[in-house]
Amino acid sequence: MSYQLFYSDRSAAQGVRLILEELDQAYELIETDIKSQGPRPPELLAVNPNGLVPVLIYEEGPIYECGAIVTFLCDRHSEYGLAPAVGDRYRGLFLQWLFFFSSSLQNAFSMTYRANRFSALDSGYPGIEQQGLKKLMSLWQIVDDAIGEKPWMLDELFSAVDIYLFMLSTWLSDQYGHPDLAKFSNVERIADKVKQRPSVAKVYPTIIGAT
Ligand SMILES: N[C@@H](CCC(=O)N[C@@H](CS)C(=O)NCC(=O)O)C(=O)O
Repeated sequence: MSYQLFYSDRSAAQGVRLILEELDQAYELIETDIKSQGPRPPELLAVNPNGLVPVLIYEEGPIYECGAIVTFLCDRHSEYGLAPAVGDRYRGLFLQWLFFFSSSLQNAFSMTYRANRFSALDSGYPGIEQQGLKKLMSLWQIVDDAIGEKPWMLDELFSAVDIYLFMLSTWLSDQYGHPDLAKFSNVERIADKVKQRPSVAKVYPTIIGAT
């Protein structure tokens, strides 16, 4: 059975799709509208009561939460070397960055896109958005400082966290007043290298087409 992925372009599901491509796995996309303010489709709620993508379906059932899905896939197809093995000296750092990206950084983006998730009052939205922007600035700076001169997030080891970094870098948008990627030159250097990969050409045809 091939994997199935509850999916929407420009969402975190796009990062999972990149990982599936990198791992050379067959998968079927279940296109999901996450833009509407209305209730989420029952098929999505049946596999993730939070109504969020991504959700990966495999033989044993669904898994949601990006960090979990990425770790699960990389470990399951470990021959592709996208995650350091349990016991490897880089395993802890791998998990740190993956979960930092999929929780802290992703959440800061959400504050700028979906302030209504963080405040019950419309009047609270501008404050949430402003705080989200502040967090984005400081969190990307933390990543940039951690990379320094290193070729990849885990020194010489290319891994799924570099792919995740690339995906998040594509979310930076003038439209929301986000900082420019060029402000974080070390992040940009890694994102540019990931962008050369065939998986990105397949999953992000518009981005690649624009360069
Ligand atoms: N912590 C979750 C967050 C997932 C999430 O926020 N997904 C967004 C797309 S990136 C979504 O489905 N948003 C739709 C909504 O908020 O209604 C994860 O890492 O999977």
